[in-house]
Amino acid sequence: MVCNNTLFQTKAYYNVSLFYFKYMETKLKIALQKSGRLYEDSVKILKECGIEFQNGMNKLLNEAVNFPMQVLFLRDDDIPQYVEDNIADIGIVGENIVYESNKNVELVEKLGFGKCRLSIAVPRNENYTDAHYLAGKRIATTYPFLLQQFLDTNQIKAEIHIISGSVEITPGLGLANAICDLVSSGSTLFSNGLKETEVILNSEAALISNKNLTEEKKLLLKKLLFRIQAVKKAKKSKYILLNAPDDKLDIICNLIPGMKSPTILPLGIPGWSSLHSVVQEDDFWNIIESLKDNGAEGILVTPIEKLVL
Ligand code: PRT
Ligand code: ZN
Repeated sequence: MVCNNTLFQTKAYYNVSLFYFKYMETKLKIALQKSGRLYEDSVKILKECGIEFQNGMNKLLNEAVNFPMQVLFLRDDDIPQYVEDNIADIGIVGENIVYESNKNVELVEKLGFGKCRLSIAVPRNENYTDAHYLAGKRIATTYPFLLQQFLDTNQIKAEIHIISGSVEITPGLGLANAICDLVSSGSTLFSNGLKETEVILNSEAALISNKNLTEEKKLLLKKLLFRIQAVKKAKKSKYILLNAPDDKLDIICNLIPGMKSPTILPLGIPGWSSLHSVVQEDDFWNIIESLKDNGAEGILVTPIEKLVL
């Protein structure tokens, strides 16, 4: 009996170990842009999630030291294909690239950086009334798929001139009547004598995933997503500390309810308390004004690094 029991325990231990090692060996492969506009913020968000890498981040392939993750560095245009083909499990890339590539991948989470829009622009002196202006015109772009979708939706027939870069100079060179390209500040359009007339897509960097991840990889993705969401929530929130007269505590607690309720601590001066809470960046200035109107003093606001609700 003792012997059987020992055998059973040994087997169970073996199975648990096997699962453990299998799980430990599973690494989530993430594709990031090798260089360019998304590189720094992509690396930064992983670091903010507490993921550290070997010997900096300057290789084509890197390994995390404290999370089961490998990083592949690629051109951004290749990332959706690599994720669809399961060479990478997940990736960080602009929504513009995700939708233009039309690959079979899942958009898991928008990440709040790399914001831009895919827009139509025409020479500034043109009299553009609506999208039908584009009928019969030649439009230069590196986004033929999304442009064609836009034209089809608006039942417009136009010629799409596909080029690989410097789209903004084509109207000035007489190569196109209009362009469809990414815009962020608008200064490139302005310096090329163009005006933005239609926004086809609002885009930001997003986490994408292969649609057939194994259960173990799904678990790792869930872990990563939990961290990313905590980082994102923290960025939108501020920690606020202030002093308030006790007779205004009810009003002030309603203004800064925080996650459950503010922390209230008595001050050394009778009739006054210190309140600690969390406020959202969106209403920040309105709340500060109302707090001051209701007698709050010594208002101190600090950033939050992570926020888990
Ligand atoms: O080498 P690789 O292929 O990886 O990179 P890339 O050169 O194709 O892309 P990169 O690094 O320029 O951009 C990567 C991603 O950043 C894009 O796919 C977008 O998701 C995002 N992004 C955000 C932008 C811009 N803003 C942006 N302004 N990508 C490009 N631009 C360009 C735009 O094409 C235009 O030439 O910037 C110019 C306009 O900028 P404004 O500020 O003058 O309006
Ligand atoms: Zn690219």
